[in-house]
Parts: sequence; C-alpha cells; structure tokens
Amino acid sequence: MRADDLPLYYNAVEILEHNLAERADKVALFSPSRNLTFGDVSQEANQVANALLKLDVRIGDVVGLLTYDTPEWVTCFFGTLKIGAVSLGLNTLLTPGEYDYILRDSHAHVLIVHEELLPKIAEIRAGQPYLRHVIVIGGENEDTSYAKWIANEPTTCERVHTHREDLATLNYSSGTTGQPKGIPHAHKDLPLTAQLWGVNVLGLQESDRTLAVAKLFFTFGTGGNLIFPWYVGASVVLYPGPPRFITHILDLIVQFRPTIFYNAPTGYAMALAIPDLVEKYDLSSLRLCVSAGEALPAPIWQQWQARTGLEIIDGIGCTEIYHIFISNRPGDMRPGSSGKPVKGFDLKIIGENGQEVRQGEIGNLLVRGETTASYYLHQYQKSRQTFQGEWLFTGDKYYVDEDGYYWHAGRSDDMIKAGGIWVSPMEVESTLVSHTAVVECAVVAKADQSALYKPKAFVVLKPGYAPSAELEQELIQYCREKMAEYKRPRWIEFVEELPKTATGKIQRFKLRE
Ligand code: 3UK
Repeated sequence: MRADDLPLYYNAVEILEHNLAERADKVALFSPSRNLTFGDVSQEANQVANALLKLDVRIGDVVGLLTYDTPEWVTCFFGTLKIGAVSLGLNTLLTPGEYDYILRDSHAHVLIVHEELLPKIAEIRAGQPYLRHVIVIGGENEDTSYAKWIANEPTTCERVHTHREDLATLNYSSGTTGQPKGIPHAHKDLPLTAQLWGVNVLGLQESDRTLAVAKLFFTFGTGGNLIFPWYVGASVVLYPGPPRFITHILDLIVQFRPTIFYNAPTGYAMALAIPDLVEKYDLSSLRLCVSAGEALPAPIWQQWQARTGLEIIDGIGCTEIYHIFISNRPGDMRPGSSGKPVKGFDLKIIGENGQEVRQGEIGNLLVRGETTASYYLHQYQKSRQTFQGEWLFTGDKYYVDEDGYYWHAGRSDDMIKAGGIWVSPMEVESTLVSHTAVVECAVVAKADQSALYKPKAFVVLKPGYAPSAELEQELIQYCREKMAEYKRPRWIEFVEELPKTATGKIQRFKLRE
C-alpha cells in the first residue's frame, strides 16, 4: 500500500468509523474503568467533537491530551481528528516546565487533562499565551469536567474531510540538547503504518485483542494499541498504570485475555524476575509479544521463549516515522537483532564519507518511507539535519549480518534509552550540578544485569565533600525528585576529574568504555 492508494480527502477517524454498522456492538475497548463498544466510542467521540466545535476549535487547531490510558484518551483523540483538529498526545511524566514549553510551542487552544495531572498544569496555566480552555477528566463536580462538557452534546457529528496530508497528530520527543521537538504526522500516516507493519508484519486480524504497556501518548502505543487493531476491527485493552507495576499488567492479561502484548525490553525482564510467572499467570491467550523502544537483548528473548513458549517480535521504530520500520516477524526471527526491513521502507547504512558501507560494517542508518514526518515544528535547523530530502537520519548505528538481519550498534548522539524512553544525559547532568555537593559530572549509558542500558553518572565533588554510599543515594534521590523517575542515574561513580578534549568538551565515549 502507498499513500496514493488512499483517497485524496481522507480523515483517519475512518479507522474508528469504517464498517461501524456491522461492528457497532462489538467491544472495541476493555479497561479497568469501563468497556466501550465501537458504537459507544464513536458516539462519545462525536460528543467530544461537538464540544470542541463549541470551544471554537477548527481544522488545524491543536488540542492537547494529557491523561493516562483511559477510554477518554481514545474518545478525545478521535473526537479531535473528526473535526480536522490535531491531537497533541502529552507524556504524563513531564515536569511543569516541559508542559509550559510544549503548550506554547504547539499553540494548543484546548487542553484535556486528567485531574491527577492538573496540579502540574495549574502551576503554569496563568502564563500560557494560547491556551484558552482546560477540560478536566475526573473532577466530576467542576464546571470544566469532561463528563459535564460532553453530557448534552449530540452523539452524531459531521466529519471534516481533511486532505490526507493534513496534520492529525503531534508528539514531542526529546533530544540531546534543548527543548523537546514537536513531530507532526498526517492523516495518511496512520492507515499506512497500520497496513505496512500491523497487518503485513504482525498479521493482525479482527479476532485479535491487543494490550500495551507502552502508553498511548507514545506512537509505539498509539499505533500498536489503538490504530492498528481498530484498522482491522480488533479490540484493545487499556492499562492506565505505570509500566513498573508488572503484576497489575499480568493480572490484566489474565482478566482480559489479549492475543498480542506490547512492552519494552525492561518490562519483559521484570516479568522474568517473577519466579513462578507461568504458574501464577495464565498467559495462554497470547499468540505474540512485541518489544520496541530499545534493543531487546537475545537472553531476554530466549528466556521468555523458554518460560512462556512465546516469541517476542523486536522491531525498531521512531516517532519521526510513526512506528516500526525494521522488524523481526512471526516465523522469521533472529534474537538480538532488529530483524529485516519492513516492506514499504528503504534503508541505507552510510559511513562518515556519506557512502554506503559494506555488508557487516557499522554505519549511520537512514530510512525512506511514506509515513515519515516532514519536519520538527519550529526547528528549522534540526529539521534540515534529520529530514534529509526523502531520507530520515535516525541517529542509530547499524550493521547487517550475512543473512540480511539488522543489528543495532548504538547511537550517533549521546542519547540514552532507558525503559524504552529517552533520557538526555545533559538533563541529568544539569540536575546533578544543581546539587550543592557537585562541581561537574557526565552521564552515560551503562548496561545492567539484563544487558539493558540505564544512566550512570560520573561525579566530581566540591572541596569539603567526600565520596560515600550515603552521598550516592542522596544524589540519586535528588534526581528522582527533580526529574521523571526513570531518568535518575542508577549508579554514581565519584571521580577526581572528567576526561575532556583540548577545547574542554567532555569525552563521554571514554566514560562509556
Ligand atoms: C531506539 C530501538 C533498538 C532507536 C518507537 C516503536 O522508540 C520509539 O520511538 P522514539 O522516537 O525513539 C526512537 C529511537 O529509539 N529504538 C526504538 N526501538 C528500538 N533501538 N531496537 C529497537 N527495537 O534509537 C530509535 O531511533 O521514542 C518504537 C514504535 C514507535 C516508536 N515511536
């Protein structure tokens, strides 16, 4: 399938509404709070659409969505798309300062926020130049509550016939330096990735039921646990809690019996740490597992297979391309590798001279495919470095083995993926140096006992402070409080000085060794 195969005027709300007459009564969405049929979701999404129209939201306007993976995430998402507005899926783990930046940068007019996350917005609300309305999910007694907001809206709404290249979604992704970058995707990208990976690689069918630990605000989650299953009329199970509550997640598998399970490598390692995993949890509903976000080490693949009898499909995707473009596939796997190119995407691996490397050599991975975003919002320079004509510079190092499998070989920048989510070493460093005991520091990725990478800090102390286990714990705790928890360093090594270039730049590669 190519973008040209879609109608010129195509709205991705079609993914929810196609074939609705036949499947109106099928459960589309299972969740701990409530289950909704396709008919229910469509009606509630229409109510959201009508309520947004009343707030004067029009085609191209941005609607922010900051909530856990609850049914409202889904109704607000499709309600936004239906009227041609752009759904900004916000990471629930950010700081008020980050929300402040993103809300300004995206020009969101409306923000729909879960009541538990509202305090982080309340702090920065007053200074927002574009944000006109805040709707609160929960908070039943307030005037701005979601329930009241949609209560009297009609359950039908006319679809805005967007161009297939009109923007549908916006996600922010962090880089080594500076603020996170807004990555806009068009309506066409959603059905395209659904077909190219969801159907062609995963073999999704109407009878499937998916469950993802990866959140809906992350395109790994939106694609895997919403767009792709609904594209074929399959159902989804939503898990609103944090990825570390592995036993809750396993309980959900037992309760809702999904056939496909998405997680990051850390999630599989956590489940494997449960001694009586398969005795305690009935995983027999599952036919496939998926891992992405960071490389899945072969030992985790093998242990999972040995213990559960299930194969994990590891595939690499990125927000710029929306989803997975190199993937293992059922019946064709090489544990430890990312698999082979997904049909519909072209790949090249180039050396420092810009020429393609020979088979087996490591180089920079570039990808070409029709689901790729065109630019980073308000980031002309960064866009030109990453979106190189038809090719996307991924920032990943790769090599290909003699059988054509692609192997991840690190990043070309200093970025760390921990638990499948980005950690910028600079951010952790600036947090650490704000502590009174620290002169300077450098943060790099270090492999833990499961061969998964986590931040490690090398710290130079101020005169008068001596290295100690207590100070190490204090610094880690300090980072926990100042940043999202997953960004904290897991180890701290106190050093006399940091390796630097003649110009004073920290040589992180030396510390990685
Ligand atoms: C790294 C991987 C090795 C890699 C994502 C699936 O992770 C996703 O998107 P992000 O924009 O990050 C992209 C970067 O993450 N990475 C992701 N998957 C793998 N490295 N093996 C993997 N399997 O550095 C890549 O450039 O946060 C993943 C689907 C949608 C996504 N957005």
